[in-house]
Amino acid sequence: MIDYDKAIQQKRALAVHDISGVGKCSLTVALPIISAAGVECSVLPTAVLSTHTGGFTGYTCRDLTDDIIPMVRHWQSLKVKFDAIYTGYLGSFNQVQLMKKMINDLSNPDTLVLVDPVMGDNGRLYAAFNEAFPPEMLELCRVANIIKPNMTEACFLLGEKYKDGPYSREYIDDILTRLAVLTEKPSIVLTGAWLEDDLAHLGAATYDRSTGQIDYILGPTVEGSYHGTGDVFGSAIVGAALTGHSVAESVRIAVDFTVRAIRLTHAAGTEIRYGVNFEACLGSYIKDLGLF
Ligand code: PXL
Repeated sequence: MIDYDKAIQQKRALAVHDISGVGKCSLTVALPIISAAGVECSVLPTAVLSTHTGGFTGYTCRDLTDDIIPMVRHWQSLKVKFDAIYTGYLGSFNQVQLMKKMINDLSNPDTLVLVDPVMGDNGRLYAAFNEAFPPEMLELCRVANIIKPNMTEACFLLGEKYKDGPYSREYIDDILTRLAVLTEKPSIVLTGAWLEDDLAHLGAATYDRSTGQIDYILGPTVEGSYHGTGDVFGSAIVGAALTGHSVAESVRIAVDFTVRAIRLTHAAGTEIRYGVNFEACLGSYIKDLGLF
């Protein structure tokens, strides 16, 4: 039942990612998840691809860089500001640079800026990027409130060699501490935290900028590296943060949601490049947000 007396001004997020038509990730994931949290999800599409680039060949890609400035200008003319700006896959150097101005133009002092420095996985950069890309992405990370790298992206930001997990707690703490010094402003949610003394669990290690505290927020390990799970996780954080949850609570809710989706997809035997069945888990996500 809708309680009309409890109507509040709806929060509005801006999701800045590509649209990959097939292979669930980026905007096809951010839109439904952020909407499920009851938050308006506006979009700034960075490119349109037939599939993502992480497990397919022969994909099409139409770059939308030239549309970014006109779209932002139009929103400025409408005096539109966003409660959250969530950036993900950016197709070029130029787009990363445009993001810094866009964030400045479309945010207010309370805007949550979540930058996912999407660049690679399993120790390798995605097909569209070269070694010059990570230093540019680092500059974007410096204007965020929260960044959400995986272990590969953290190593590329730090300019060091990637190691496969599992990891010692000292190693992950050290990565987080050095990333915190390097990026200066944001809190950090590092995904792919898998500890050698607890192989049955995997999740995120977080660095809280206001306290300097490091926490591990883990769920059961499920075999298989499914595409788009970083975007499922990031979108769930944005939805939780805009419905009044702290960063730590948001990460807990997002870990649980992502793990459920991965378990379900693994149990169904779906090919990893087609992403996870997060849709079936939206009900429990909404419940965890405490919206009803
Ligand atoms: O979810 C990451 C992602 C988003 N968009 C595109 C990608 C990838 C990862 O491969 O290729 C186009």
